[in-house]
Amino acid sequence: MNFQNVTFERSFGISSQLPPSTVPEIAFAGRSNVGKSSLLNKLFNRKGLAKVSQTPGKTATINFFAVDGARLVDLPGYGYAQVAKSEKHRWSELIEGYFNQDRNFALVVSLVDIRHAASDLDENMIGFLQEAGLPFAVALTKADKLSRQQQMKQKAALVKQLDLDADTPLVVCSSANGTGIDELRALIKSAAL
Ligand SMILES: Nc1nc2c(ncn2[C@@H]2O[C@H](COP(=O)(O)OP(=O)(O)O)[C@@H](O)[C@H]2O)c(=O)[nH]1
Ligand SMILES: [Mg+2]
Repeated sequence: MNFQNVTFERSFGISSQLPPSTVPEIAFAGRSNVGKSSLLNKLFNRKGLAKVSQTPGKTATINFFAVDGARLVDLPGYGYAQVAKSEKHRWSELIEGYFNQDRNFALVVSLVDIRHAASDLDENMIGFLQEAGLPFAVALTKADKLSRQQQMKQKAALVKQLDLDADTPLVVCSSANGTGIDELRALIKSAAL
């Protein structure tokens, strides 16, 4: 998979609009502001691929990107407190709608901020992936904000809190300094085969 060959496909505001899944899909999920757009841009070396936003809580959409026989799925960021009820409803409709469809789920990359305990919504997301038996990996974002020692400590705490199996890939990463990016690329590549 050549990560340079990525192109934006389309945004969807309602799950019934999603086209059938014809290629392996690698989906990215995480709370609003966790660093999802930054990570996508870093993984694919494209600054403006996914918009990096300082103001979270914009209209929820699912964004599809095509890359060499696979598809990247940018799921709407969850958990932004200030959004209206109607928007929260849209968010859950999209996420649940996506996962309830018969799709080629190659990998779900679940993003969690390494600096903090996982939120209830992070726990729900990962609990759902575990129960559904979907292939997933956890990316701990913004590692550059912590020392190596703090990273190790937080990693262990999050493994415990989220009850992660030893075989769940866990990648400490940073879009700011590139930590974990190659490791994440390798996981995506092998999942898409
Ligand atoms: N220090 C640091 N800041 C980051 C990193 N990734 C994202 N950010 C910042 O976190 C904020 C939210 O990032 P964004 O990618 O828009 O998050 P999203 O809402 O999950 O898409 C922005 O101010 C980013 O510059 C990272 O790896 N390190
Ligand atoms: Mg974003």
